[in-house]
Amino acid sequence: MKILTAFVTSLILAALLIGAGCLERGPLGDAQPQTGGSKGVAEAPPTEVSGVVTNVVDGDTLDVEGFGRVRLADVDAPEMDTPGGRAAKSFAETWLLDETVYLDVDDLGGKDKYGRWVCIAYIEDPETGTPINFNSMLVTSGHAVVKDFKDNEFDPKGWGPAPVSR
Ligand SMILES: [Ca+2]
Ligand SMILES: [Ca+2]
Repeated sequence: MKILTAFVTSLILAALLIGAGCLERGPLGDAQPQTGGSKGVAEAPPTEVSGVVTNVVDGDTLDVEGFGRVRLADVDAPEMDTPGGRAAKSFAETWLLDETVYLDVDDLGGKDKYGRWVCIAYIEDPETGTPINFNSMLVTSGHAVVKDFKDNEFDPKGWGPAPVSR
């Protein structure tokens, strides 16, 4: 009987120790998902370069001072020998020429086959200071269509609506 009591006591002790162990692991287990759950919605865009736009070639191509020629990623504006092409260039000039752009440069391909940096260009909203995705703005305004190249890091599905004009 004495042996059984000792056995039961040790069982209870073991259960208590395991229970305590579980309690101690609890907070750590809760902390782990938080580190991995950084799926922010309105976070600042991961821009790597900024510079002043010195020249707009057409609706989706521009020159940035100190950086080079930029091709806006995953969008396609009409050719310059069409009315739509000239309108797209004019739209881009209105918003970008002599303005600072913040570029998210493609991490996968970098430059396209024409030696242009593939980027998303962000401009700063003059009123709120919040970044606006100009690639998306070009599409929302009707001056370009989405053309999702899979060889870059960008996915237009995540762009959401962009303000067009004020
Ligand atoms: Ca990038
Ligand atoms: Ca893409």
